[in-house]
Amino acid sequence: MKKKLLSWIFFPYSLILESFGFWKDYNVSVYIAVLGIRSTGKTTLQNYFRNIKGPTYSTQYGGEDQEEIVIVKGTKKVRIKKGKDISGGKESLRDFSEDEIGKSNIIFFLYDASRFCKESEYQKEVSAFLIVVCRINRGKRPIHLIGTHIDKIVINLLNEIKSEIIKYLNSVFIQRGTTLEISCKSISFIDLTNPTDLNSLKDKLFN
Ligand SMILES: Nc1nc2c(ncn2[C@@H]2O[C@H](COP(=O)(O)OP(=O)(O)OP(=O)(O)O)[C@@H](O)[C@H]2O)c(=O)[nH]1
Ligand SMILES: [Mg+2]
Repeated sequence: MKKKLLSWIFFPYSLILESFGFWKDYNVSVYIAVLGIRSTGKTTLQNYFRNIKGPTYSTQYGGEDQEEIVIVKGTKKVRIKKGKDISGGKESLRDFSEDEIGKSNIIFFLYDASRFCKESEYQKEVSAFLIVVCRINRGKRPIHLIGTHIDKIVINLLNEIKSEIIKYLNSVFIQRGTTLEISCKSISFIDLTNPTDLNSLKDKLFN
């Protein structure tokens, strides 16, 4: 009980925190944009969605073309259109983000939560890119904000750190006259190397 109360205090955004509903409005065919700076898990997430197995390598400028895939759960189907896994290098993000956002129905914005909670330069870099993405998107498509690498955060501090990250990001948006809740459709945290987390992500796709 006490724990539950605390989680409400820590999570002013608890309502949106775990509500994915990614495909609710797009249960036919979607183009996904997966964006984030270097080593945030873009390739890992794309490979998961597209059922590509094997190790990931840092993606080169120009990105990797990705084949269409249909994800099925029971009677529900989602077709993820052919797409691009872009690199998180500065030049790549500069040259390809706008195009990816323009083509997309849904945007996944990834950052490494374990670095975000420790490194102020990283916080600034991620926030600046998130603001750019929101500016290009102009509220047209849902942005799903995903903090990755949570397995690298001390488990006892995880809830507090999630809350701090949300507060930080919200303050960045408030400085620009908006809020995180308005700008992003969902906020979640995941260990992209954990099959249980990935399965629960997959389940949430269809909620
Ligand atoms: N521990 C842990 N490792 C992760 C997680 N997500 C991704 N990784 C690892 O982090 C490394 C970078 O992941 P990628 O998916 O290649 O990252 P990326 O965003 O595509 O990176 P670039 O292509 O260089 O922009 C890989 O070794 C992944 O296995 C996570 O949640 N936890
Ligand atoms: Mg990559």
